[in-house]
Amino acid sequence: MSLPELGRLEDLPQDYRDALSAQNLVPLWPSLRAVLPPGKPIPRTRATAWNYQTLRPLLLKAGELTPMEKAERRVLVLANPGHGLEKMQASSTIYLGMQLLLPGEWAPAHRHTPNAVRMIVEGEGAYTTVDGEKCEMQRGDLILTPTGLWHEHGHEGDKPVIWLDVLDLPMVYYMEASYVTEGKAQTISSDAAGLAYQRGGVVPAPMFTRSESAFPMLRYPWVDVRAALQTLARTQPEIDAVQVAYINPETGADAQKILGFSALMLRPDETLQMPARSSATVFHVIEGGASVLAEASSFALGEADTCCIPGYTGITLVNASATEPAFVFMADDAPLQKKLGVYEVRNA
Ligand code: 1HN
Repeated sequence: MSLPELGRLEDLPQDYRDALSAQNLVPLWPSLRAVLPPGKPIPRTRATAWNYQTLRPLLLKAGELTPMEKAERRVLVLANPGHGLEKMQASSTIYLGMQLLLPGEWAPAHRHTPNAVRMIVEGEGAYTTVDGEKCEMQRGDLILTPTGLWHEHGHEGDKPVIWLDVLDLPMVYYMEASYVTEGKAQTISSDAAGLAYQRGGVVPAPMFTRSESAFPMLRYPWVDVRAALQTLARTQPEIDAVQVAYINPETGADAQKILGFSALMLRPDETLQMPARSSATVFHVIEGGASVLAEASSFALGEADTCCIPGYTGITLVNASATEPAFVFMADDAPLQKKLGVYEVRNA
């Protein structure tokens, strides 16, 4: 069904257009179809993949070229060309970056309004301290750095550590609500309170009182998430998708308010069809390999590779290995879209 063509700006007399501009007025009809395209949005976000083995030497080179004092956070941003590289957006709402910390380095404490998570990609011995809680960083761990909480990174190991940062920065920046506060090094609390949440089914309840912290759990160790996926695959072989969501263990809600995070296990030889959803989706391979097919795009992702697929796109994931599972970390902006009432799933 095609919509009637609307009047163009050029159809209007120049003196009228000038009179409108002089009053900061704009006619809607020449732009109406652009802001309300029929049937589905026209995304700026392009299906884009970033290969880890290609970016890794460039990131290590940044370690030689730019000392920490000159970077504060030594990051190469995974920028979506559809938005323009300088916008530093993987999608309309999602920022992705690969961050490098070298042995002995320290990334100073600050806190800001955008929410961050880190997915640890490589290396041992680094830690991030969030709100006084020292969180060690191991391959595949997810560590939250929610809005407003102090955070800093240190490294006591002897090899480079690299992690993937996922932030809702484009969204918070768009809201003109993005800013940072610099701080002093944090005092590390003697006990990491969040550790008590790392067993499913129970939460701390001293004298029957439950935590009112908005972010009671900050570190989601990969060993536990991986074990949960394997248990799910073993006990429910008929399940559509072997997938777990990262949640707030006190409320059961998404771990953060704007972006959502989950982990997926693709069983050997598995092909998984994901329906088109309104939210853009980021895939990052933790272990194994996965092909991501989305309309005209297809990416064969290996370990530590990352891609972003725009919303309203059906996605097929394929584990080409007949013997090994693949483990994939996913991020999307579904929590935000659900809160705003614009989230959709379109079953084919
Ligand atoms: C940030 O605070 C970190 O703390 C990393 O490691 C990347 C990108 C934009 C804004 C703040 C970090 C960031 C960031």
